[in-house]
Amino acid sequence: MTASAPMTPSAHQDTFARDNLPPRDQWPEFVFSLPELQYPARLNCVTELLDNWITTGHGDRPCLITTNETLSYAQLAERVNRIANVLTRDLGMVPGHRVLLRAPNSPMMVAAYLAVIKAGGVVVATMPLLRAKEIAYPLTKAKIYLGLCDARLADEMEKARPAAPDLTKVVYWGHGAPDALEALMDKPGYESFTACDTASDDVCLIGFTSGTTGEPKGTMHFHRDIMATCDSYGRNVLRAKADDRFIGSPPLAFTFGLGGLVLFPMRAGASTILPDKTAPDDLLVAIAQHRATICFTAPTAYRAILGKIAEHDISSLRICVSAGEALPKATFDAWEAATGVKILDGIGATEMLHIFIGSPVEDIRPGATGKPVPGYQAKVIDESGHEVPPGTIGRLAVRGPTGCRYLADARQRKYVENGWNVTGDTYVMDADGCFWYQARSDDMIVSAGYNIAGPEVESALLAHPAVAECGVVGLKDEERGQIVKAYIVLQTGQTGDAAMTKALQDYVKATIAPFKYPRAIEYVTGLPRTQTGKLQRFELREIAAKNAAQKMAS
Ligand code: 3UK
Repeated sequence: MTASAPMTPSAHQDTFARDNLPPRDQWPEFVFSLPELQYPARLNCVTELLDNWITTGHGDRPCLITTNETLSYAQLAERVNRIANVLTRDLGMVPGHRVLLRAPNSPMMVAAYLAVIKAGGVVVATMPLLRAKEIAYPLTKAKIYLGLCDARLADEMEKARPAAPDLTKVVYWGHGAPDALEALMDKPGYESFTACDTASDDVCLIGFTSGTTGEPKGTMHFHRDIMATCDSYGRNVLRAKADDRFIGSPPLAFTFGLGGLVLFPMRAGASTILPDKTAPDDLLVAIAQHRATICFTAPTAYRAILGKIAEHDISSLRICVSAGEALPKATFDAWEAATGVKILDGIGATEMLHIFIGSPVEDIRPGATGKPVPGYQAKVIDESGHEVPPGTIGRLAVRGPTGCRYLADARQRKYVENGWNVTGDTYVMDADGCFWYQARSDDMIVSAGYNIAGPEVESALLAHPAVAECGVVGLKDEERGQIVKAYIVLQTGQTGDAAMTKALQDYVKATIAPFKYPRAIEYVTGLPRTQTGKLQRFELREIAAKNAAQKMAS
């Protein structure tokens, strides 16, 4: 299909989503190169992911597992139907309406997610920790019609409401009130619901980027995009089986979590463990208790788990996926040594829905992100958009069955160049076609004329046994333009004194090109991270700049 192909008739009565897609000439080129990526013109992804299991006689399979309940595919399907009936019969939702979802990962959150999509609506999920101001942005930007929210998160939700003129109602669950969602669901005749006959290119999800700088961007995804991520990454790299039990920490509002904890397991007919809490400690306990086989989390969580691994039996794990930021070789090696499992690194983006570069286990090169996921193409380009030869550093460009479509946003022109998605990451491709992450393009440190990638210095430091976590940024310097500064969290029992600093500096000089060593090291007790597990480099840069200014003044 090319960017000029006509769209099939939409099922949306409220046409906001389609009306606010970027103009066709600003779309990336979509490629559907594999037989498994050919989708019919009419497609509701919930029929494929959920209802088909029941139609084919597999409704009794376990789907969602929590500490107190296990829902089979059939039980989840009934819950989805009940919510879809509430949405359309009681709350006035019509196909195309945007519905805000707000909850920690839980069966009700999954059911609500699938119900909105089954009824032809458009899901906008928000991270549980967001404050009123941050919730208000998607509410107004996506003109959200309705909210479904876990009662535990009611405070900030209610504070955000006055700022959202299009929001007609918010229904809560989990607090036992007479008007709670559960009460509305409990009506005769609500147990079945016919899926809305959506077009495969009807929008079903608007995922907002975390927006570390500037306003968040709403990325719009179609029903077929949901299937495409399952049938590219899920099918060809992850290769889960029906008896797999998935677990992980990313919230469903982050598409990494949506894919890893809902889409991929359901496409395989597998089950997902949803523990109440997902901090590394809780994850460890739940993996051991429920014998999880596939884990999705961020590099920092794998490191945190490593410290406590001896106390738990996690031998059930057979596949571990890491994304959100680069997986340092040191973390890969330590995890393999401790568990025998090779972590699958993969780069994904909210714009692309999920992972587009990442190798299956037999192709792993420790320290590299990997090869393009089957169905995707990737290349490294220079400033003017020309492809550079292997071994040359440049900007990553990708295309495939999914791609960037921002909701009414001028930044579309920045992300898409000549039909390719340009993610803002600096990469090198080697002669084998394997992609090696360098840094976010705006995170490169330039010191005395050398280009230094902070993550490379971090990887070197993380290989030292005294280092638990670290973040490396450029600090302004009169003489060199910038110097490399490392913020380091030491392992318990280690002391951040001058001898340690010297030892770490020497260690880096012996591991990578000596000019990359951190001239400044500061010991800290923690590092600023986003809710998606990413190091907040701009925050570190600000701290570094502030401290430097204070030193000048004193
Ligand atoms: C960075 C990585 C190096 C990279 C995401 C998997 O992270 C996800 O989406 P976001 O929109 O951020 C995208 C940006 O994050 N990144 C992600 N993974 C890696 N850098 N190595 C990696 N393995 O800068 C990218 O442009 O928050 C990840 C699946 C779905 C996602 N949304």
